[in-house]
Amino acid sequence: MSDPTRFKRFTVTSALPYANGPIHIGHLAGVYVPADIYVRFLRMNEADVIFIGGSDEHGVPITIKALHQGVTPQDIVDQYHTIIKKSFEEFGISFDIYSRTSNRVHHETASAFFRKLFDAGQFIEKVSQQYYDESTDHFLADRYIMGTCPHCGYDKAYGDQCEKCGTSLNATDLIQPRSMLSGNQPVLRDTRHWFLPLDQYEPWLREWILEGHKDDWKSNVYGQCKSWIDQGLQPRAVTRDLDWGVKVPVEGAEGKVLYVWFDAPIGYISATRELTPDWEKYWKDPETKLVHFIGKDNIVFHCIIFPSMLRAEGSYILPDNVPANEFLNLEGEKISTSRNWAVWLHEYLADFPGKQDVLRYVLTSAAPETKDNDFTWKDFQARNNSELVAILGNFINRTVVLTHKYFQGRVPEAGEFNHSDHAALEEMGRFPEKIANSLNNYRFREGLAEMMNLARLGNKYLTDNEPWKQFATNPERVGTVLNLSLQICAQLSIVGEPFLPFSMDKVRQILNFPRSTWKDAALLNWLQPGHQLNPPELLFEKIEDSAIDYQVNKLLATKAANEAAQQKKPVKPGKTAVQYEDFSKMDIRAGVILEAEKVPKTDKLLKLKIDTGLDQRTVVSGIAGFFNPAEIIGRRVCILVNLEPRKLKGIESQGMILMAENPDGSLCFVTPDKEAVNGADIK
Ligand code: B3M
Ligand code: ZN
Repeated sequence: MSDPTRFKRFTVTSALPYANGPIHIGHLAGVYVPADIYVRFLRMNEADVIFIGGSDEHGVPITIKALHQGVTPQDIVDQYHTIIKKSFEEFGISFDIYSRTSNRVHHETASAFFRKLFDAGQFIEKVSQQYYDESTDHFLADRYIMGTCPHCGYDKAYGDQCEKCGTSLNATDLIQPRSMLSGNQPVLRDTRHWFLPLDQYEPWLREWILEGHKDDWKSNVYGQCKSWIDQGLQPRAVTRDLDWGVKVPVEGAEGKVLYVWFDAPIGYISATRELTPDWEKYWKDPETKLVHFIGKDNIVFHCIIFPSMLRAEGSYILPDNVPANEFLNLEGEKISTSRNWAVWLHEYLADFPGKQDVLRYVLTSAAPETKDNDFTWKDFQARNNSELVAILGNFINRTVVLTHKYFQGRVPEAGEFNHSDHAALEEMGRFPEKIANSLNNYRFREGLAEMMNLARLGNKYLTDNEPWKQFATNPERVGTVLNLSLQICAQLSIVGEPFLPFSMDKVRQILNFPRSTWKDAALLNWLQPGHQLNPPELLFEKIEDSAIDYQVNKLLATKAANEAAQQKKPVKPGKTAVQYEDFSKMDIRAGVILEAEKVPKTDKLLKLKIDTGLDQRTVVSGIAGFFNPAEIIGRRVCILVNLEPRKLKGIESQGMILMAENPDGSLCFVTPDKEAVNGADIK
């Protein structure tokens, strides 16, 4: 176990989200909320800490999105970087800097990092065969290629990963590969790339992680690392044939950029350089503790590849811990950006203004710390109404209201303590350390649960002592009970701060109490007799069913739209061109159906009598599967009148009505506008 007192300062990073979509609750629960709690806690301990965030603006998903929208990759990242940065700010994620990897400092930093490894001979240069789209003249890196997954048969697997079964792939593993640019089948072509020889780092990784961090890394993180290392590490390409990214700073590498997973983690370093000229101590001093907050899909990059890069470079420290979380599901299903199955942060902030802490609370209580977990709107409502409102809010509110009622809002003198007071004080005294211990060990759920236990203790103390029943007979006792309850409120405002910063600001404001350090939480007499409180203010309010129904319905609508999109069949391909003369030979008229009846012994045919404006004639039409005869009498139609008559089931059909056929085979009428009289010539 690493000893926290060994460190002089802290560099805390949180995964850089791809700037190709907004932030959702999965990102928040997995990475940003725990990282923010940790950093706020460290700051309260007066630690020298920097909290680094930023947008990951390279990578193929961004260029593909740009291609689909007909804009540049820079347009895409500008758009999402702005949305993401703003929503993090509003949500209270307290980055010291939120940077981006498309900026100059980053390009320079990443480029110099690569060059240093290159000059030191740390890469293997290799020519290998990669898929190439001859019709567009492009190598097809990563997600520019799709095909069938060799493991699970999913036919939309990408060149780097199958999203169905999660296996990471090489493009050459795909069955029936096709280019995302043209849909064509690609060919293999030679191309030169640089590889980080991870196999050479294997003995060191074994020692550093498997032996050195057996006890202090989370078991999900340790387990993944062990399985990667045990499977045997391969050299990994760190360059790509693409034009969006950090250019490979080597002669003869035109048209090549650094692999996004090579440049993105260097983004943490670039952001630190941007933050302070004194950046080196945060990355190079062994007395700095480096902690990466990430989701589980990023473990290999942060525990194996990036540390190997840092070691190859030689002057950097390594992460002390990588407290990766598992995934958060939404209403029982995997969160998915492409299926819009998510609660988006910017939408939450708009739908629940001022309720940042409610989401922070729910996401921390349901954090997927050791296994995948589920977010449901019902649970969100229940945790707000029966925990935040009924326990925490209720305790603080009751205490402050009673103090105003009996003592004009001044902290009363405490008399002699009885047995229950001593018991409460003793219990209170244990919370700061318990919570600190949870937070130091990245157990944020546990820390939050303890904080709520302190509020429960307060509620129970108040209820057991019933000050509202005793004021007439024993005002001194009431003073003691309220004095002690107010001390609990003050303690809550300190230990609750990392979890619920907005609400604890309010509590301090109500208590008229300054911001404190964590050390102060161990004191038990923050509020002196006679200290004037401010009027009470509601901390949390009940969330009504209607607000929850609205969110659930929004998700149901998404589900319906996804199902409809899945069932949608493609429209038929176009036909070859015809001459106008051919078309003009058709005599099509506006008409109306006068009579309709089923043709006996058939399922499909209806016998129709149609007024064509020229005459009234009989048409046999294959629409019985879709229309009842009675329903279509009086319908206006377009009819081809000069079609050679032919006999169907013994009836002569003298023309054909025009129908639109949907991709699913269903038929609809093509109806002339109401101004078109019978016999109007359609051309
Ligand atoms: N952008 C992947 C992700 O958002 C990636 C993280 C980079 S951290 C250096 O899951
Ligand atoms: Zn698969």
